[in-house]
Amino acid sequence: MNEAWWKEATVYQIYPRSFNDSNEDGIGDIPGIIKKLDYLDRLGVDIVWLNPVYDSPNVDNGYDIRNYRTIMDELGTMEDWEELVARLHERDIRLIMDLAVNHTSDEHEYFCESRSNDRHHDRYIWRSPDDDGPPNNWESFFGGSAWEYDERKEAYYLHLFDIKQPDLNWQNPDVRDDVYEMIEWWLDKGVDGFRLDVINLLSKPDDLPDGDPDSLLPGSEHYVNGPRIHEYLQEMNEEVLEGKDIVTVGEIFGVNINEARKFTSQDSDGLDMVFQYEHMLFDSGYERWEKREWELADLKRVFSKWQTKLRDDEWNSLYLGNHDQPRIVSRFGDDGVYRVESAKMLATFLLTLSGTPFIYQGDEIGMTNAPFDTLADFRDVATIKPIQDAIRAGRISGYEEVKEGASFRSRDNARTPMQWANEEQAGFTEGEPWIDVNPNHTEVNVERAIRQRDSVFYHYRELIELRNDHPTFVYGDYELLLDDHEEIYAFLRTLEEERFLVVLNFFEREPAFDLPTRIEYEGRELLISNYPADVCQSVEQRDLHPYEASVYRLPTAN
Ligand code: ISL
Ligand code: CA
Repeated sequence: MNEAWWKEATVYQIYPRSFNDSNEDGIGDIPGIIKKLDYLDRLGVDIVWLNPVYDSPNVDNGYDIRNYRTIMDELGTMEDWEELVARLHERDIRLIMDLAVNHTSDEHEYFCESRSNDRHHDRYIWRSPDDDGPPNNWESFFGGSAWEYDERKEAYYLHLFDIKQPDLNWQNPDVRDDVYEMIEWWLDKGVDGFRLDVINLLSKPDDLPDGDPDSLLPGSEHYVNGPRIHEYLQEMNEEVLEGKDIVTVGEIFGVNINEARKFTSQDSDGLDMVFQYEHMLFDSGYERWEKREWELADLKRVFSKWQTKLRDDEWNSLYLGNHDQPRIVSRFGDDGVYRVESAKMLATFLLTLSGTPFIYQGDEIGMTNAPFDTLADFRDVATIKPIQDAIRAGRISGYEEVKEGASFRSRDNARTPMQWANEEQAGFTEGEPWIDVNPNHTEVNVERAIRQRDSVFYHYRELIELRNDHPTFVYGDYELLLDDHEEIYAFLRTLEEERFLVVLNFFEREPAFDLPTRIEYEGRELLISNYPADVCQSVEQRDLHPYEASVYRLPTAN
């Protein structure tokens, strides 16, 4: 058992634009975060992951970086950032920053030069037109060709994301050296680690071959874990990460577990952990607005695999949502009648598994998806552009046609302002928010959650405490029970003499819970539940309550 502080930690993800506004301009900012540190302390988290706060023209809310060493004006100053780190550290909370180095903004100094005077040409991926068309058929994550033609330069540049996010050419050692230097610079300023944005997309093959036109994302087969990816990450590790007391988590898109192990294994790339993506895909379809039904069997299959197949020197992250995904109660729970119960059930799931749990802001009070009645309600380029393109191409008649799926899947669901109170604009801002607050803030808000002893908030807090008190939840073995049950997800966590049973009902129905007889339950103790203790005492032969989540300590491990 290789112990580490970041394995035992609970992470809280802050999307700064939507967290708390301190100066009435409607945009969350760093001073706004500083004002809420008591709140984070109260929740009991150990690490904050901050989405990008660097200078940016904001086509992709900060994932289009213009200058890696300054803070975006709207979010505050470098002094504010320094104060944030100092205040967090005073409370023993560490800070990890977002490292987005697959691409920069097209307003980055080097891209401007590569465009206008050829200096730094090789830092980006420029190609001459091929028979008057783009160099290949690769498509952007945000829809349309991944190539943009520059009239003046008479060449195309590659952008896997927005037109204003040109991809860096990682083949160029100068690009890599700059990134390593920038990492050092932030480490010297006191950051405790990084979340590495789309880190497995860095390496593109030399000849840029066409992708399979029928695939979900033509071209991705060539740059997802491209030819030199592990070489680059090993180099980054050796140059700047290795041996430092920091934590790194790589976002790896479209990677199976065997491949993923190379990223986290200490004798390979040496990242501390990865965000695997499999459980984010099984309810999505070909189009951005497609919503498919998911089955508990899928969730069990994916999670059980990641719980059991990593080696001793490999580690997993745990997340159910983030700034790119629908709200977790709306997706995996119930955002109507059983909002509170299901939010607590999902919290129990997240915080009793092996791996480092990441809580996305607002999930700790059970925030839900938002309405988005018209296309104008959205802010996210990845929602708006594909719909506009489809309307323009006549593939759909208008927003109404895709509203149900689009409003469900949109990344903006996670980006509506944090709901602090039953006040104008949910107490997020005294001005006009950059994106509408969810109308249910009258009911779902922090103030109320803090007041009510049985709120989702306190459930998260208790689960975090439970995890801190029992290393079994962090390091213990995982064993799935009732493999084929369609509604109940139950598992054991065992470490030496300690054993816990976690029972989760993922639906509203009240299934009978029959435990396998081979396990000893006599003398069990209920540790936490989302229903009153007296109705959850018995585990054998009873019906579970809607969205029930109960955790028991079992007498001995045998
Ligand atoms: O958002 C997605 C699905 O809704 C993904 O396709 C997402 O674009 C992908 O996971 C990469 O995400 C990361 O890089 C993007 C940025 O827009 C996301 O916010 C970020 O998390 C480009 O930097
Ligand atoms: Ca502000």
